[in-house]
Amino acid sequence: MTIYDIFNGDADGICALHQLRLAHPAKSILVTGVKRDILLLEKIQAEVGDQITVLDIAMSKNRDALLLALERGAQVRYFDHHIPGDIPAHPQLTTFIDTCPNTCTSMLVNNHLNGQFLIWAVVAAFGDNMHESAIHTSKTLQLTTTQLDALKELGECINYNAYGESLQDLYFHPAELYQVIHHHHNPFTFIHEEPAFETLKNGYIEDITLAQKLKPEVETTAGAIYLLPDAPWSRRISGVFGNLLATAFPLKAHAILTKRTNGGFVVSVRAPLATKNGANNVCEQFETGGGRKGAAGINCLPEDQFGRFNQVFNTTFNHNE
Ligand SMILES: [Mn+2]
Repeated sequence: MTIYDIFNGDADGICALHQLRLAHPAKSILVTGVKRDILLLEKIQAEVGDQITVLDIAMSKNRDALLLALERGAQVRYFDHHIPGDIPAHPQLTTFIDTCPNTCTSMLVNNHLNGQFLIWAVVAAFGDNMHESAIHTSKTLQLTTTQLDALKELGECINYNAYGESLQDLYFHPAELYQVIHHHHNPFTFIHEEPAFETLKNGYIEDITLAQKLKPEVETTAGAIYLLPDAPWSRRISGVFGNLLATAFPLKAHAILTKRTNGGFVVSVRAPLATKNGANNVCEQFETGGGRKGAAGINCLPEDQFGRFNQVFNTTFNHNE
């Protein structure tokens, strides 16, 4: 019998697993990758009696592999906040899925664990750019503003680490970062004692400084579209840069297009924070697109479709009052 922990490599995925394994330690096989690598369930060969936990990756994109694992006799529990599509009814599948834009997978895990490791759900909510949820959820912890700011920075740094075209762009393999974090019950000891945090923080500052020098390629009443060059720094910062712009201009939508080495763009779309709606509608109109209402992406937008993307982006968000 094998235990598999399959999780998105971002802050939400990592903090969700961290909470679960603090509550129920287990020797498990970790399956994760860069943030966009969400076809994770197909990477394992499940067998009868295996226990699989899946965190923060859309069921709709993993459905075939999920059905196969269930068919082979594995037990699966599935925590997520992405649009799931049809959830199969199966006695060996337990789901904790909520697509409400103010919740994230780590908050669902926190509910499941009755708030035992709430502080990590706060870190994750900051990482997923849900500042209001993070602050609201943290109320019972009675944290100071300085502590909250530190948790926000931590969430953003863990999230930042997951962005890249491949693992080579990242400072840490997300499984490695999870293992370092997992030594810490208390996020503040991670912040104050782990060199990994310093590495991420410095990398983040370097990359964001470069991004902030850019001017938008397109700017309309609906929002702004930025083009980032084909470079590791831009692949790492694209998502976080989108979050920062979304927070700074909450009435506007934003798209960050990063040039891919082999042509086309990786696209991150952020709906206006004021409405948190429409990002998935834009991205789903392109072959490799998907995501949530508030934040979505396209894995590969061919260069000749930039015009169409621009049009869809502006039409969607102009009517998204
Ligand atoms: Mn998430």
